[in-house]
Amino acid sequence: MGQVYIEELSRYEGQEVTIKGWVYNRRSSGKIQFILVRDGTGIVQGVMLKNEVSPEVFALARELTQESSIIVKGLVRADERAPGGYELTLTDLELVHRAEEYPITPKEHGIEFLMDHRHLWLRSRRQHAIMRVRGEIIKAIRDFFDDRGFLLIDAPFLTPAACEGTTTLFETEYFDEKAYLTQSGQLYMEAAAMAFGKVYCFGPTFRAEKSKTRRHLMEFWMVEPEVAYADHEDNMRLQEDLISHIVQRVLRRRAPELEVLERDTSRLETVVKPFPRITYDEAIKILRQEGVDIQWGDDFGGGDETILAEKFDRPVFVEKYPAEVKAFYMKPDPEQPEVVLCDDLLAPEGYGEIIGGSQRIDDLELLKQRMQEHDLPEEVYAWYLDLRRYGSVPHSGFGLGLERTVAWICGLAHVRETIPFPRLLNRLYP
Ligand code: NSS
Repeated sequence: MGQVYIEELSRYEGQEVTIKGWVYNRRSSGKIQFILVRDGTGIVQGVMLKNEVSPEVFALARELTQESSIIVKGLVRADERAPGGYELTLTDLELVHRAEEYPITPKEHGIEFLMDHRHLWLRSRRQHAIMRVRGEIIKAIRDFFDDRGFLLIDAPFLTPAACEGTTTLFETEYFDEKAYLTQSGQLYMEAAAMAFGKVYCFGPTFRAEKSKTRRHLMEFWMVEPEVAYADHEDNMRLQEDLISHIVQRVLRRRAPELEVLERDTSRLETVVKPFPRITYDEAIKILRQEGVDIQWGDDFGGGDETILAEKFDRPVFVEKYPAEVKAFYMKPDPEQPEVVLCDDLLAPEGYGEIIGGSQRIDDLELLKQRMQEHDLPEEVYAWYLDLRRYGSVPHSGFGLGLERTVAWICGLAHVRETIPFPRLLNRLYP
């Protein structure tokens, strides 16, 4: 039998297979050696008996170091006690490369050490579980939008202007001009929504945030749908549909990974729509009752979000924030013009804001006025203003931060483990 992957072993019971992988761990007791082999799809225990292989092969096995690359042949045996349910009785072993002493051992390591070795840390069981949940969430998001007739439209990464405030821009040279790494694809999605009706983009976004918190990355992935003729209510319904879909899908398909992560899944099972809603005004009242010193007009910090979210067993919408704490493009509430038709979706268990969304200003004059108030140069946004000149319609959209969503669903203490190679305030390596 040619190469087989560990995750498919159940199909090969009783047969001899070849596995190409790495040594996860090895131990021996005299005439028997146990080699844990990983191949990226799983881990299987190989059992080597001294009198069933050649003396050279048995000696070679003794020399194996952690993470040495090996090709093994063995007979697949069902074993209820084995993780994954199968074991290999080894018949042959080939050493592809003998690894030097591996820095990450089964003992405890500090977080900075692990982050410095992120390129190797990714090989561990826990990181595998996280990356597989991340992959599932990405697929769930794509399926959700594709199945609902949204068109994927890719936004540019190099942009001439800010979307989410000028203080967090990463600047770079663009020949004789200045360019910025994108903070959000939203403005381009608004153009695309006027062209295609329902669209989304999904890619990395960049923010030079001087925040060293467990929720902030300098480079993070965001999915951003935008819908023509959708209002604030439609927007929130789309968000709760999306979040319920993602959570239920991960529960269904990634139970083993959630178990590796020791996630309390009872806290995820309640995540079904409809989600509770409170207004910013109500949120301020709740925070004051809880003894927080906060004034109407202040934005919420991470701690405030945690207090609010703890009141509910599923994500909660906080809607209608004061215009001055939000972005320039948000539409004022006709019934209370000092607030805008926006929402933040706060995840439970202290994970805080995972979505920011709003209905957009569709009136040309008001949009121009807001841009002036925000000191934004009209020239670079001329194309964006055009959208309010040629067939302007009410429209809404939102951005879901992928890494915060992964952290919440996996139950992680920090976003740094949710992305393969995190970019943090003082970390650009590896
Ligand atoms: O700034 S947001 O609240 N909203 C936007 O960027 C809109 N332009 C999206 C839109 O309407 N199309 O960011 C959206 C989400 C936010 O709720 C977080 O989940 C995530 O993006 N986000 C972050 N995740 C990790 N690290 C950082 N620094 C970060 N900033 C935002």
